[in-house]
Amino acid sequence: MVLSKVVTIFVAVLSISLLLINNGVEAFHKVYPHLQSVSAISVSEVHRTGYHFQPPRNWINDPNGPMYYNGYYHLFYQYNPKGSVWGNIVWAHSVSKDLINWKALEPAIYPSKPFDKYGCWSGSATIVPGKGPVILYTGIIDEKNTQVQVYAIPEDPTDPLLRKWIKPDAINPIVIAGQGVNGSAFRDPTTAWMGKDGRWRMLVGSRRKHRGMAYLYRSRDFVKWVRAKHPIHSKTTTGMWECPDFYPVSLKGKVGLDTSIEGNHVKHVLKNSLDMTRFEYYTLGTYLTDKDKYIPSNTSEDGWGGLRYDYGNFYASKSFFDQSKNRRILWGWANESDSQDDDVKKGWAGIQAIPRTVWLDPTERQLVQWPVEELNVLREKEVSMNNQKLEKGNHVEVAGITAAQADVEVTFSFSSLDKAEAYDPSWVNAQDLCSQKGSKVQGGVGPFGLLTLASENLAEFTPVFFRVFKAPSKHVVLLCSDATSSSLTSNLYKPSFAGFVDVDFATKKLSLRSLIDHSVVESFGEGGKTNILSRVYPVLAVANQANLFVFNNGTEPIIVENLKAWSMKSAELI
Ligand code: DQQ
Repeated sequence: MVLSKVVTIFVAVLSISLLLINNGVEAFHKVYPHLQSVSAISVSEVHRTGYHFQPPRNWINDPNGPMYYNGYYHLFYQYNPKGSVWGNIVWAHSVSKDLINWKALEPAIYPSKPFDKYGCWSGSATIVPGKGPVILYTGIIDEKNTQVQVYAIPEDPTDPLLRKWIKPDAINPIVIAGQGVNGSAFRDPTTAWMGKDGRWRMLVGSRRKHRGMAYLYRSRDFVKWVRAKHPIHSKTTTGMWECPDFYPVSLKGKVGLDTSIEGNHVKHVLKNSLDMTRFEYYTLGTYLTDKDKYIPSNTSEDGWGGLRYDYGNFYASKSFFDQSKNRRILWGWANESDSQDDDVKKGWAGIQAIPRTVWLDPTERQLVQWPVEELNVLREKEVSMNNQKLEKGNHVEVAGITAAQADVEVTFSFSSLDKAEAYDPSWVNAQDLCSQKGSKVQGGVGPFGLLTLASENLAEFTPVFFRVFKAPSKHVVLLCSDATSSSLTSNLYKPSFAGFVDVDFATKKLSLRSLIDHSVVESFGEGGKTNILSRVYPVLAVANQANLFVFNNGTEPIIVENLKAWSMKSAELI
Protein backbone atom coordinates (compact mmCIF):
# COMPACT_ATOMS: atom_id res chain seq x y z
CA MET A 1 0.00 0.00 0.00
CA VAL A 2 2.71 2.44 1.15
CA LEU A 3 4.93 1.32 -1.73
CA SER A 4 2.16 1.85 -4.29
CA LYS A 5 1.63 5.38 -2.93
CA VAL A 6 5.35 6.09 -3.27
CA VAL A 7 5.27 4.77 -6.85
CA THR A 8 2.23 6.92 -7.66
CA ILE A 9 3.87 10.03 -6.22
CA PHE A 10 7.11 9.24 -8.10
CA VAL A 11 5.25 8.84 -11.40
CA ALA A 12 3.30 12.07 -10.77
CA VAL A 13 6.48 14.02 -9.98
CA LEU A 14 8.24 12.51 -13.01
CA SER A 15 5.31 13.40 -15.24
CA ILE A 16 5.20 16.99 -13.97
CA SER A 17 8.95 17.46 -14.43
CA LEU A 18 8.77 15.96 -17.91
CA LEU A 19 5.95 18.31 -18.77
CA LEU A 20 8.01 21.25 -17.56
CA ILE A 21 10.80 20.35 -19.97
CA ASN A 22 8.39 19.38 -22.71
CA ASN A 23 10.31 20.76 -25.63
CA GLY A 24 8.60 24.10 -25.14
CA VAL A 25 5.60 23.05 -27.13
CA GLU A 26 1.98 23.01 -26.05
CA ALA A 27 0.06 19.74 -26.07
CA PHE A 28 -0.94 19.17 -29.67
CA HIS A 29 -4.56 18.66 -28.99
CA LYS A 30 -4.82 21.87 -27.08
CA VAL A 31 -7.90 23.56 -28.46
CA TYR A 32 -8.01 27.33 -28.91
CA PRO A 33 -11.71 27.71 -29.78
CA HIS A 34 -11.33 31.47 -30.31
CA LEU A 35 -8.35 31.02 -32.65
CA GLN A 36 -8.86 27.80 -34.53
CA SER A 37 -11.08 29.26 -37.21
CA VAL A 38 -9.43 32.66 -37.42
CA SER A 39 -8.11 33.15 -40.91
CA ALA A 40 -5.20 35.58 -41.31
CA ILE A 41 -5.82 38.50 -43.65
CA SER A 42 -2.44 38.01 -45.27
CA VAL A 43 0.48 35.63 -44.95
CA SER A 44 3.78 36.87 -43.57
CA GLU A 45 6.54 35.77 -45.93
CA VAL A 46 9.65 36.68 -44.02
CA HIS A 47 10.21 33.35 -42.28
CA ARG A 48 8.50 31.10 -44.80
CA THR A 49 10.68 28.36 -46.19
CA GLY A 50 12.03 28.11 -49.72
CA TYR A 51 12.44 24.36 -50.05
CA HIS A 52 10.97 22.75 -46.93
CA PHE A 53 7.42 21.55 -47.48
CA GLN A 54 4.68 23.88 -46.35
CA PRO A 55 1.28 24.82 -47.80
CA PRO A 56 0.47 28.45 -48.75
CA ARG A 57 -1.17 29.15 -45.39
CA ASN A 58 -2.67 27.70 -42.19
CA TRP A 59 -1.66 25.11 -39.62
CA ILE A 60 -0.05 21.77 -40.44
CA ASN A 61 1.14 18.92 -38.26
CA ASP A 62 1.90 15.21 -38.67
CA PRO A 63 2.86 13.69 -42.02
CA ASN A 64 0.28 10.99 -42.81
CA GLY A 65 0.18 7.97 -45.10
CA PRO A 66 3.28 8.73 -47.21
CA MET A 67 3.65 6.32 -50.12
CA TYR A 68 4.89 5.88 -53.66
CA TYR A 69 2.20 4.56 -55.99
CA ASN A 70 1.90 4.43 -59.78
CA GLY A 71 4.61 7.00 -60.43
CA TYR A 72 3.70 9.54 -57.72
CA TYR A 73 4.79 10.19 -54.19
CA HIS A 74 1.84 11.07 -51.98
CA LEU A 75 2.13 13.15 -48.87
CA PHE A 76 -0.93 13.62 -46.71
CA TYR A 77 -0.70 15.71 -43.59
CA GLN A 78 -2.77 16.99 -40.70
CA TYR A 79 -4.14 20.38 -41.71
CA ASN A 80 -6.47 23.06 -40.41
CA PRO A 81 -8.20 24.55 -43.50
CA LYS A 82 -9.55 27.43 -41.44
CA GLY A 83 -6.68 28.85 -39.43
CA SER A 84 -3.13 28.67 -38.21
CA VAL A 85 -3.56 26.94 -34.86
CA TRP A 86 -4.43 23.26 -34.43
CA GLY A 87 -8.13 22.40 -35.06
CA ASN A 88 -10.70 21.35 -37.72
CA ILE A 89 -8.30 18.58 -38.70
CA VAL A 90 -8.42 17.07 -42.21
CA TRP A 91 -5.92 15.12 -44.32
CA ALA A 92 -4.48 17.59 -46.82
CA HIS A 93 -2.94 15.93 -49.87
CA SER A 94 0.01 16.77 -52.13
CA VAL A 95 1.68 14.75 -54.87
CA SER A 96 5.18 14.81 -56.26
CA LYS A 97 7.40 13.09 -58.79
CA ASP A 98 10.59 13.77 -56.83
CA LEU A 99 9.78 14.32 -53.13
CA ILE A 100 10.90 17.97 -53.42
CA ASN A 101 8.46 19.75 -55.77
CA TRP A 102 4.83 19.26 -54.79
CA LYS A 103 1.41 19.92 -56.20
CA ALA A 104 -1.44 20.43 -53.73
CA LEU A 105 -4.75 18.65 -54.33
CA GLU A 106 -8.05 18.94 -52.48
CA PRO A 107 -8.02 17.43 -48.96
CA ALA A 108 -8.28 13.66 -49.35
CA ILE A 109 -9.98 12.82 -46.08
CA TYR A 110 -12.18 15.14 -44.06
CA PRO A 111 -14.95 14.74 -41.48
CA SER A 112 -18.01 13.43 -43.29
CA LYS A 113 -19.28 10.47 -41.29
CA PRO A 114 -20.38 9.81 -37.71
CA PHE A 115 -17.12 7.91 -37.17
CA ASP A 116 -14.91 10.92 -38.04
CA LYS A 117 -17.27 13.82 -37.43
CA TYR A 118 -14.93 15.54 -34.97
CA GLY A 119 -11.66 15.06 -36.83
CA CYS A 120 -9.57 12.88 -39.10
CA TRP A 121 -6.39 12.27 -37.15
CA SER A 122 -3.17 10.56 -38.11
CA GLY A 123 -2.68 7.25 -39.85
CA SER A 124 -0.81 5.34 -42.52
CA ALA A 125 -1.10 3.86 -45.98
CA THR A 126 -0.49 0.24 -46.92
CA ILE A 127 -0.31 -0.97 -50.49
CA VAL A 128 -2.28 -4.20 -50.32
CA PRO A 129 -1.44 -6.62 -53.15
CA GLY A 130 -4.46 -7.08 -55.38
CA LYS A 131 -6.32 -4.25 -53.68
CA GLY A 132 -4.12 -1.15 -54.02
CA PRO A 133 -3.58 1.52 -51.40
CA VAL A 134 -5.60 1.40 -48.20
CA ILE A 135 -5.43 4.15 -45.59
CA LEU A 136 -6.10 3.46 -41.94
CA TYR A 137 -6.58 6.58 -39.83
CA THR A 138 -8.07 7.69 -36.54
CA GLY A 139 -11.59 9.09 -36.58
CA ILE A 140 -12.84 11.24 -33.70
CA ILE A 141 -16.45 10.45 -32.91
CA ASP A 142 -17.41 12.93 -30.19
CA GLU A 143 -16.41 16.05 -28.30
CA LYS A 144 -14.61 13.94 -25.72
CA ASN A 145 -12.16 12.93 -28.46
CA THR A 146 -13.17 9.27 -28.45
CA GLN A 147 -11.03 7.54 -31.07
CA VAL A 148 -11.76 4.74 -33.55
CA GLN A 149 -9.82 3.43 -36.54
CA VAL A 150 -11.20 4.01 -40.02
CA TYR A 151 -10.58 2.34 -43.39
CA ALA A 152 -10.42 4.43 -46.59
CA ILE A 153 -9.72 3.52 -50.21
CA PRO A 154 -9.43 5.52 -53.43
CA GLU A 155 -12.79 6.13 -55.09
CA ASP A 156 -11.16 5.60 -58.48
CA PRO A 157 -8.03 3.44 -58.26
CA THR A 158 -7.19 4.29 -61.88
CA ASP A 159 -6.84 8.01 -61.08
CA PRO A 160 -3.04 8.40 -60.98
CA LEU A 161 -3.36 11.18 -58.40
CA LEU A 162 -5.73 9.23 -56.11
CA ARG A 163 -7.71 12.44 -55.53
CA LYS A 164 -10.87 11.12 -53.90
CA TRP A 165 -11.08 8.70 -51.01
CA ILE A 166 -14.09 6.82 -49.73
CA LYS A 167 -14.82 5.32 -46.32
CA PRO A 168 -17.23 2.40 -46.84
CA ASP A 169 -20.10 2.65 -44.34
CA ALA A 170 -20.66 -1.09 -44.24
CA ILE A 171 -17.31 -1.80 -42.58
CA ASN A 172 -16.38 1.39 -40.70
CA PRO A 173 -15.17 1.98 -38.12
CA ILE A 174 -13.00 -1.10 -38.51
CA VAL A 175 -11.61 -0.97 -34.96
CA ILE A 176 -13.05 0.48 -31.76
CA ALA A 177 -11.19 0.64 -28.46
CA GLY A 178 -12.84 -2.39 -26.87
CA GLN A 179 -12.68 -3.60 -23.32
CA GLY A 180 -9.78 -2.42 -21.19
CA VAL A 181 -8.54 0.04 -23.83
CA ASN A 182 -8.60 3.78 -23.16
CA GLY A 183 -10.77 5.16 -25.99
CA SER A 184 -9.40 8.69 -25.73
CA ALA A 185 -5.81 7.44 -26.04
CA PHE A 186 -6.13 5.07 -28.98
CA ARG A 187 -4.79 6.38 -32.23
CA ASP A 188 -2.42 6.61 -35.20
CA PRO A 189 -2.51 3.16 -36.88
CA THR A 190 0.76 2.10 -38.53
CA THR A 191 1.39 0.80 -42.02
CA ALA A 192 0.37 -2.87 -41.89
CA TRP A 193 2.68 -5.80 -42.58
CA MET A 194 1.93 -9.39 -43.46
CA GLY A 195 3.24 -12.27 -41.37
CA LYS A 196 4.32 -15.68 -42.68
CA ASP A 197 0.88 -17.00 -41.67
CA GLY A 198 -0.74 -14.73 -44.27
CA ARG A 199 -2.36 -12.47 -41.70
CA TRP A 200 -1.94 -8.69 -41.70
CA ARG A 201 -0.74 -6.89 -38.60
CA MET A 202 -0.83 -3.24 -37.56
CA LEU A 203 -0.22 -1.24 -34.42
CA VAL A 204 -2.28 1.42 -32.67
CA GLY A 205 -0.64 3.80 -30.17
CA SER A 206 -2.05 4.03 -26.66
CA ARG A 207 -1.32 4.15 -22.95
CA ARG A 208 -2.51 2.35 -19.88
CA LYS A 209 -2.18 4.86 -17.04
CA HIS A 210 1.43 6.00 -17.49
CA ARG A 211 2.57 2.99 -19.52
CA GLY A 212 3.03 3.69 -23.23
CA MET A 213 1.71 0.87 -25.42
CA ALA A 214 1.49 -0.24 -29.03
CA TYR A 215 -1.51 -2.54 -29.40
CA LEU A 216 -1.23 -5.19 -32.08
CA TYR A 217 -4.16 -6.06 -34.36
CA ARG A 218 -4.37 -8.92 -36.85
CA SER A 219 -6.55 -9.41 -39.90
CA ARG A 220 -6.99 -11.89 -42.73
CA ASP A 221 -8.82 -9.55 -45.08
CA PHE A 222 -7.69 -6.08 -43.92
CA VAL A 223 -11.27 -5.36 -42.89
CA LYS A 224 -11.95 -7.43 -39.78
CA TRP A 225 -9.24 -6.77 -37.20
CA VAL A 226 -8.78 -8.60 -33.91
CA ARG A 227 -6.62 -7.31 -31.07
CA ALA A 228 -3.82 -9.66 -30.00
CA LYS A 229 -3.75 -10.67 -26.35
CA HIS A 230 -0.53 -8.68 -25.72
CA PRO A 231 0.67 -5.38 -27.14
CA ILE A 232 3.69 -5.80 -29.38
CA HIS A 233 5.59 -3.73 -26.84
CA SER A 234 4.96 -1.32 -23.95
CA LYS A 235 7.07 0.70 -21.54
CA THR A 236 6.39 2.08 -18.09
CA THR A 237 6.28 5.85 -17.40
CA THR A 238 6.56 6.87 -21.07
CA GLY A 239 2.92 8.00 -21.31
CA MET A 240 0.85 8.06 -24.49
CA TRP A 241 2.60 6.61 -27.54
CA GLU A 242 1.55 8.68 -30.53
CA CYS A 243 2.34 7.79 -34.13
CA PRO A 244 4.13 4.47 -33.59
CA ASP A 245 6.23 3.27 -36.51
CA PHE A 246 7.51 -0.31 -36.84
CA TYR A 247 9.69 -1.57 -39.68
CA PRO A 248 12.65 -3.77 -40.61
CA VAL A 249 16.11 -2.47 -41.53
CA SER A 250 18.72 -4.49 -43.37
CA LEU A 251 21.84 -5.51 -41.44
CA LYS A 252 23.90 -4.67 -44.51
CA GLY A 253 23.98 -1.56 -46.65
CA LYS A 254 21.58 1.29 -47.16
CA VAL A 255 18.86 -0.59 -48.99
CA GLY A 256 15.39 -0.15 -47.53
CA LEU A 257 12.96 -3.00 -46.95
CA ASP A 258 9.26 -3.56 -47.43
CA THR A 259 7.49 -3.45 -44.07
CA SER A 260 6.58 -7.17 -44.28
CA ILE A 261 10.18 -8.41 -44.56
CA GLU A 262 11.41 -10.46 -41.61
CA GLY A 263 14.27 -12.88 -40.90
CA ASN A 264 17.82 -13.13 -39.62
CA HIS A 265 19.13 -10.53 -42.03
CA VAL A 266 17.12 -7.71 -40.45
CA LYS A 267 16.66 -5.81 -37.23
CA HIS A 268 13.42 -4.06 -36.41
CA VAL A 269 12.87 -0.45 -35.39
CA LEU A 270 10.09 0.66 -33.07
CA LYS A 271 9.62 4.43 -32.84
CA ASN A 272 7.15 6.24 -30.66
CA SER A 273 6.29 9.91 -30.31
CA LEU A 274 5.88 10.77 -26.66
CA ASP A 275 2.90 13.00 -26.04
CA MET A 276 4.26 14.03 -22.64
CA THR A 277 7.52 15.56 -23.87
CA ARG A 278 6.98 16.15 -27.61
CA PHE A 279 10.10 14.08 -28.26
CA GLU A 280 10.33 10.77 -30.05
CA TYR A 281 12.58 7.85 -29.32
CA TYR A 282 13.33 4.63 -31.10
CA THR A 283 14.86 1.30 -30.24
CA LEU A 284 16.48 -1.29 -32.47
CA GLY A 285 15.51 -4.81 -31.63
CA THR A 286 14.27 -8.23 -32.55
CA TYR A 287 10.76 -9.02 -33.70
CA LEU A 288 9.84 -12.49 -32.40
CA THR A 289 7.37 -13.31 -35.12
CA ASP A 290 6.09 -16.55 -33.56
CA LYS A 291 5.09 -14.65 -30.40
CA ASP A 292 4.35 -11.30 -32.13
CA LYS A 293 6.57 -9.61 -29.56
CA TYR A 294 9.23 -6.97 -30.06
CA ILE A 295 12.32 -7.09 -27.84
CA PRO A 296 14.61 -4.02 -27.88
CA SER A 297 18.34 -4.82 -28.07
CA ASN A 298 20.38 -4.17 -24.95
CA THR A 299 22.30 -1.50 -26.88
CA SER A 300 19.11 0.60 -27.25
CA GLU A 301 17.83 2.44 -24.20
CA ASP A 302 14.09 1.85 -24.00
CA GLY A 303 12.63 5.04 -22.49
CA TRP A 304 13.08 8.78 -22.09
CA GLY A 305 16.82 8.71 -22.70
CA GLY A 306 16.50 6.56 -25.83
CA LEU A 307 17.89 7.26 -29.28
CA ARG A 308 16.20 9.96 -31.34
CA TYR A 309 15.94 10.42 -35.07
CA ASP A 310 16.43 14.08 -34.34
CA TYR A 311 17.39 15.92 -31.16
CA GLY A 312 15.53 19.07 -32.17
CA ASN A 313 12.09 19.99 -33.37
CA PHE A 314 10.93 16.82 -35.14
CA TYR A 315 7.79 14.96 -34.16
CA ALA A 316 5.03 12.56 -35.23
CA SER A 317 7.38 11.13 -37.83
CA LYS A 318 6.49 8.35 -40.23
CA SER A 319 8.53 6.24 -42.63
CA PHE A 320 7.59 4.37 -45.78
CA PHE A 321 9.27 1.94 -48.14
CA ASP A 322 9.90 3.56 -51.52
CA GLN A 323 9.75 0.59 -53.86
CA SER A 324 10.83 2.73 -56.82
CA LYS A 325 14.31 3.24 -55.36
CA ASN A 326 14.46 0.49 -52.73
CA ARG A 327 14.92 2.86 -49.84
CA ARG A 328 13.09 3.72 -46.65
CA ILE A 329 12.15 7.35 -46.33
CA LEU A 330 11.35 9.21 -43.15
CA TRP A 331 9.14 12.28 -42.81
CA GLY A 332 8.81 14.38 -39.65
CA TRP A 333 6.89 17.47 -38.67
CA ALA A 334 8.68 20.55 -37.33
CA ASN A 335 6.37 22.77 -35.31
CA GLU A 336 6.89 26.49 -34.81
CA SER A 337 8.84 27.87 -31.83
CA ASP A 338 6.89 31.12 -31.65
CA SER A 339 3.59 31.77 -29.89
CA GLN A 340 0.04 30.94 -31.02
CA ASP A 341 -0.62 34.66 -31.43
CA ASP A 342 2.42 34.95 -33.70
CA ASP A 343 1.12 32.05 -35.78
CA VAL A 344 -2.28 33.70 -36.17
CA LYS A 345 -0.59 36.92 -37.23
CA LYS A 346 1.71 35.28 -39.74
CA GLY A 347 -1.09 33.11 -41.13
CA TRP A 348 0.76 29.79 -41.07
CA ALA A 349 2.36 27.29 -38.72
CA GLY A 350 4.33 24.08 -39.16
CA ILE A 351 6.55 22.62 -41.87
CA GLN A 352 7.73 19.16 -42.82
CA ALA A 353 11.42 18.33 -42.45
CA ILE A 354 13.24 17.35 -45.63
CA PRO A 355 12.46 13.66 -46.32
CA ARG A 356 15.38 11.54 -45.19
CA THR A 357 16.65 8.16 -46.33
CA VAL A 358 17.12 5.96 -43.26
CA TRP A 359 19.25 2.86 -42.79
CA LEU A 360 21.12 0.90 -40.11
CA ASP A 361 24.62 2.04 -39.11
CA PRO A 362 27.24 -0.73 -39.57
CA THR A 363 27.77 -0.73 -35.76
CA GLU A 364 24.11 -1.89 -35.55
CA ARG A 365 23.75 0.44 -32.55
CA GLN A 366 21.81 3.21 -34.29
CA LEU A 367 20.14 4.42 -37.48
CA VAL A 368 21.64 6.85 -39.96
CA GLN A 369 19.67 9.42 -41.97
CA TRP A 370 20.48 11.59 -44.93
CA PRO A 371 18.38 14.06 -46.98
CA VAL A 372 16.97 12.30 -50.06
CA GLU A 373 19.32 12.62 -53.04
CA GLU A 374 16.64 14.49 -55.03
CA LEU A 375 17.22 17.56 -52.85
CA ASN A 376 20.53 18.15 -54.64
CA VAL A 377 18.73 19.27 -57.82
CA LEU A 378 17.94 22.53 -56.03
CA ARG A 379 21.62 23.29 -55.53
CA GLU A 380 23.08 26.16 -57.54
CA LYS A 381 26.05 28.50 -57.29
CA GLU A 382 28.55 26.33 -55.46
CA VAL A 383 31.30 27.90 -53.35
CA SER A 384 34.04 26.02 -51.53
CA MET A 385 36.72 26.42 -48.87
CA ASN A 386 39.69 24.09 -48.49
CA ASN A 387 42.34 23.72 -45.79
CA GLN A 388 41.26 26.87 -44.02
CA LYS A 389 42.89 27.06 -40.61
CA LEU A 390 40.76 28.40 -37.74
CA GLU A 391 42.72 29.50 -34.69
CA LYS A 392 41.04 30.00 -31.35
CA GLY A 393 38.36 32.72 -31.56
CA ASN A 394 38.34 32.91 -35.38
CA HIS A 395 35.36 33.04 -37.65
CA VAL A 396 35.55 33.20 -41.45
CA GLU A 397 32.74 34.01 -43.81
CA VAL A 398 31.49 31.55 -46.41
CA ALA A 399 30.69 34.22 -48.97
CA GLY A 400 28.96 34.13 -52.34
CA ILE A 401 25.77 32.19 -51.66
CA THR A 402 22.26 33.05 -50.48
CA ALA A 403 23.00 32.21 -46.86
CA ALA A 404 19.32 32.33 -45.83
CA GLN A 405 18.50 29.52 -48.28
CA ALA A 406 21.48 27.23 -48.55
CA ASP A 407 22.93 23.75 -48.21
CA VAL A 408 26.40 23.36 -46.71
CA GLU A 409 28.58 20.30 -46.28
CA VAL A 410 31.82 20.55 -44.35
CA THR A 411 34.55 18.33 -42.91
CA PHE A 412 36.61 19.68 -40.01
CA SER A 413 39.85 18.13 -38.80
CA PHE A 414 42.31 18.66 -35.97
CA SER A 415 45.68 17.15 -35.24
CA SER A 416 45.28 16.27 -31.59
CA LEU A 417 42.68 15.46 -28.99
CA ASP A 418 45.00 16.32 -26.09
CA LYS A 419 43.28 19.58 -25.33
CA ALA A 420 39.78 18.07 -25.11
CA GLU A 421 38.00 19.24 -21.95
CA ALA A 422 37.46 16.69 -19.19
CA TYR A 423 34.05 15.06 -19.34
CA ASP A 424 32.01 15.09 -16.15
CA PRO A 425 30.05 11.80 -15.97
CA SER A 426 27.06 13.65 -14.53
CA TRP A 427 26.54 15.28 -17.94
CA VAL A 428 24.05 12.77 -19.24
CA ASN A 429 21.66 15.25 -20.80
CA ALA A 430 23.14 16.66 -24.01
CA GLN A 431 20.72 19.59 -24.16
CA ASP A 432 21.60 20.70 -20.62
CA LEU A 433 25.28 20.47 -21.48
CA CYS A 434 24.79 22.53 -24.62
CA SER A 435 22.88 25.24 -22.76
CA GLN A 436 25.61 25.30 -20.11
CA LYS A 437 28.56 25.51 -22.52
CA GLY A 438 27.08 26.92 -25.73
CA SER A 439 29.26 28.20 -28.55
CA LYS A 440 30.64 31.18 -26.64
CA VAL A 441 32.32 29.41 -23.73
CA GLN A 442 35.86 28.66 -24.88
CA GLY A 443 36.75 24.99 -24.96
CA GLY A 444 39.70 22.76 -25.90
CA VAL A 445 38.69 20.81 -29.01
CA GLY A 446 35.70 22.88 -30.01
CA PRO A 447 33.31 24.50 -29.97
CA PHE A 448 33.78 24.65 -33.74
CA GLY A 449 31.30 24.53 -36.59
CA LEU A 450 28.96 26.84 -38.49
CA LEU A 451 27.33 30.12 -37.56
CA THR A 452 24.14 29.98 -39.61
CA LEU A 453 21.56 32.74 -40.18
CA ALA A 454 24.06 35.22 -38.76
CA SER A 455 23.70 38.99 -38.94
CA GLU A 456 26.82 40.82 -40.05
CA ASN A 457 27.87 41.89 -36.57
CA LEU A 458 26.70 38.61 -34.95
CA ALA A 459 23.88 40.25 -33.02
CA GLU A 460 21.95 37.20 -34.24
CA PHE A 461 23.24 33.76 -35.17
CA THR A 462 22.33 30.08 -34.81
CA PRO A 463 25.51 28.11 -34.23
CA VAL A 464 25.68 24.42 -35.14
CA PHE A 465 28.83 23.00 -33.62
CA PHE A 466 30.80 20.19 -32.06
CA ARG A 467 32.51 20.07 -28.65
CA VAL A 468 34.80 17.17 -27.86
CA PHE A 469 35.31 15.96 -24.27
CA LYS A 470 37.67 13.41 -22.81
CA ALA A 471 36.17 10.72 -20.57
CA PRO A 472 38.44 8.13 -18.85
CA SER A 473 38.22 5.53 -21.61
CA LYS A 474 36.83 7.39 -24.62
CA HIS A 475 36.04 10.74 -26.15
CA VAL A 476 32.55 12.14 -25.94
CA VAL A 477 31.34 14.31 -28.83
CA LEU A 478 28.47 16.74 -28.48
CA LEU A 479 26.60 18.22 -31.46
CA CYS A 480 24.65 21.40 -30.64
CA SER A 481 22.19 23.54 -32.56
CA ASP A 482 21.71 26.46 -30.25
CA ALA A 483 18.87 28.92 -30.80
CA THR A 484 19.76 31.09 -27.77
CA SER A 485 21.16 33.94 -29.92
CA SER A 486 19.06 33.27 -33.00
CA SER A 487 16.80 36.30 -32.75
CA LEU A 488 16.53 39.68 -31.12
CA THR A 489 12.84 38.91 -30.56
CA SER A 490 12.33 37.83 -26.98
CA ASN A 491 8.98 35.99 -26.94
CA LEU A 492 10.30 32.84 -28.61
CA TYR A 493 11.29 29.35 -27.56
CA LYS A 494 15.08 29.28 -28.07
CA PRO A 495 16.34 25.86 -27.01
CA SER A 496 19.95 24.66 -27.01
CA PHE A 497 19.13 21.41 -28.79
CA ALA A 498 21.91 18.81 -28.66
CA GLY A 499 22.76 15.15 -28.99
CA PHE A 500 25.86 13.03 -28.44
CA VAL A 501 27.58 11.57 -31.50
CA ASP A 502 28.90 8.01 -31.58
CA VAL A 503 32.28 8.59 -33.27
CA ASP A 504 35.32 6.57 -34.17
CA PHE A 505 38.22 9.01 -33.85
CA ALA A 506 40.79 7.11 -35.89
CA THR A 507 40.81 9.97 -38.42
CA LYS A 508 40.32 13.01 -36.12
CA LYS A 509 37.66 14.44 -38.37
CA LEU A 510 34.06 15.48 -37.90
CA SER A 511 31.58 16.26 -40.64
CA LEU A 512 28.44 18.34 -40.72
CA ARG A 513 25.72 19.19 -43.21
CA SER A 514 23.20 21.98 -42.58
CA LEU A 515 20.11 22.79 -44.61
CA ILE A 516 19.39 26.44 -43.95
CA ASP A 517 15.99 27.74 -44.99
CA HIS A 518 14.96 31.12 -43.49
CA SER A 519 13.40 29.80 -40.25
CA VAL A 520 14.87 26.29 -40.33
CA VAL A 521 18.35 24.98 -39.67
CA GLU A 522 18.27 21.21 -40.21
CA SER A 523 21.64 19.61 -39.47
CA PHE A 524 23.16 16.17 -39.94
CA GLY A 525 26.27 15.34 -37.88
CA GLU A 526 28.81 12.70 -38.92
CA GLY A 527 27.01 11.63 -42.06
CA GLY A 528 23.59 11.57 -40.41
CA LYS A 529 24.35 9.82 -37.12
CA THR A 530 23.11 12.69 -34.93
CA ASN A 531 20.64 15.14 -36.39
CA ILE A 532 19.04 18.34 -35.10
CA LEU A 533 16.35 20.55 -36.57
CA SER A 534 15.94 24.06 -35.09
CA ARG A 535 13.23 26.63 -35.85
CA VAL A 536 14.46 30.20 -35.52
CA TYR A 537 13.09 33.66 -36.34
CA PRO A 538 15.87 36.20 -36.91
CA VAL A 539 14.92 39.81 -37.47
CA LEU A 540 18.26 41.05 -38.83
CA ALA A 541 19.64 37.89 -40.46
CA VAL A 542 16.89 37.62 -43.05
CA ALA A 543 16.92 37.33 -46.86
CA ASN A 544 20.16 38.80 -48.25
CA GLN A 545 21.14 40.16 -44.82
CA ALA A 546 21.87 36.62 -43.60
CA ASN A 547 25.45 35.35 -43.48
CA LEU A 548 27.21 32.07 -42.99
CA PHE A 549 30.51 31.61 -41.15
CA VAL A 550 32.77 28.78 -39.99
CA PHE A 551 34.14 29.31 -36.49
CA ASN A 552 36.35 27.88 -33.81
CA ASN A 553 36.23 28.82 -30.16
CA GLY A 554 38.52 26.11 -28.80
CA THR A 555 42.25 26.30 -28.05
CA GLU A 556 43.06 23.47 -30.50
CA PRO A 557 43.34 24.89 -34.05
CA ILE A 558 40.75 23.47 -36.43
CA ILE A 559 41.15 22.94 -40.17
CA VAL A 560 38.17 23.36 -42.48
CA GLU A 561 39.44 20.56 -44.72
CA ASN A 562 36.73 20.77 -47.25
CA LEU A 563 33.59 22.85 -47.36
CA LYS A 564 31.06 23.09 -50.16
CA ALA A 565 28.05 25.37 -49.95
CA TRP A 566 25.27 26.03 -52.39
CA SER A 567 22.53 28.58 -52.79
CA MET A 568 19.31 26.61 -52.92
CA LYS A 569 16.60 27.25 -55.49
CA SER A 570 13.07 27.32 -54.15
CA ALA A 571 11.05 24.14 -54.50
CA GLU A 572 7.83 24.30 -56.48
CA LEU A 573 4.98 24.15 -54.00
CA ILE A 574 1.85 24.84 -56.00
N1 DQQ B 1 -1.50 14.52 -33.93
C1 DQQ B 1 -2.71 13.92 -34.40
C2 DQQ B 1 -2.88 12.69 -33.58
C3 DQQ B 1 -1.51 12.37 -33.16
C4 DQQ B 1 -0.91 13.71 -32.90
C5 DQQ B 1 -3.84 14.92 -34.27
C6 DQQ B 1 0.58 13.74 -32.92
O1 DQQ B 1 -3.49 11.64 -34.33
O2 DQQ B 1 -1.48 11.52 -32.04
O3 DQQ B 1 -3.62 16.04 -35.09
O4 DQQ B 1 1.08 14.98 -33.23
